[in-house]
Amino acid sequence: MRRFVSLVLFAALVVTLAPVTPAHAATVVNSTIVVPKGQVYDGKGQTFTANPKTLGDGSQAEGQKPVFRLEAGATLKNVIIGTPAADGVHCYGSCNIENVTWSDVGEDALTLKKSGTVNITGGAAYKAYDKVFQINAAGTINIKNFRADDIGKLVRQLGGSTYKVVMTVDNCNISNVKDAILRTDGKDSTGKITNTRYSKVKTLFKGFASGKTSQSGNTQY
Ligand code: DGU
Ligand code: CA
Ligand code: CA
Repeated sequence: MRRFVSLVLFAALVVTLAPVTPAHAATVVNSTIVVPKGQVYDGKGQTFTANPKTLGDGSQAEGQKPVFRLEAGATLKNVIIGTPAADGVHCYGSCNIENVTWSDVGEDALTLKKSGTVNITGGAAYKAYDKVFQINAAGTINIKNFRADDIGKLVRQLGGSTYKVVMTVDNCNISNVKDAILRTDGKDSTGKITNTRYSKVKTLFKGFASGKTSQSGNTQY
């Protein structure tokens, strides 16, 4: 009897605690969220996913739309981009990305569309079939305190382009990289990796001219 009562109480407790809807349901983005020039968009930890019918399904098909579009000098922070992620984030000039996590990267995670400096601080990117950060204009990308796992490349300067891109990676943790952490075809571009832990990475740098890469304080695990 005692056993039966506790079973009933336990069942009642389970029913009471079962949420009707998930506590933090994702916000489905139907049309790209634009962050105007110089403004800050704070997602406060919310998860955003792309409507696959309007933005893209996050496959390797080109021409998908971004979930967020940042105008020059805009900041995106405290955001989780869930799946599908379509074409992630587009930066039209300099942008700051703070504590943004891509849990399942779409076609790519972020693209620099116009010259500027991209500062990535904190956050993470997981499951990028190919590229995480795609650089389609001259500029600089600084990646700090970032986690990346199961990716093709962390940074890729647009294939065949020769404008200068400065790439830095500091204090990151990067694992399971099929191709390279940093990759370019531009002979003027530079790559620097410092104070970073890495594991199962095919190559740190690919395509850089001699003397254009540097590294220090990294440890393999
Ligand atoms: O080979 O298709 O850069 O996603 C070139 C690629 C390239 C795209 C594009 C993108 O044009 O990957 O922004
Ligand atoms: Ca692409
Ligand atoms: Ca893309």
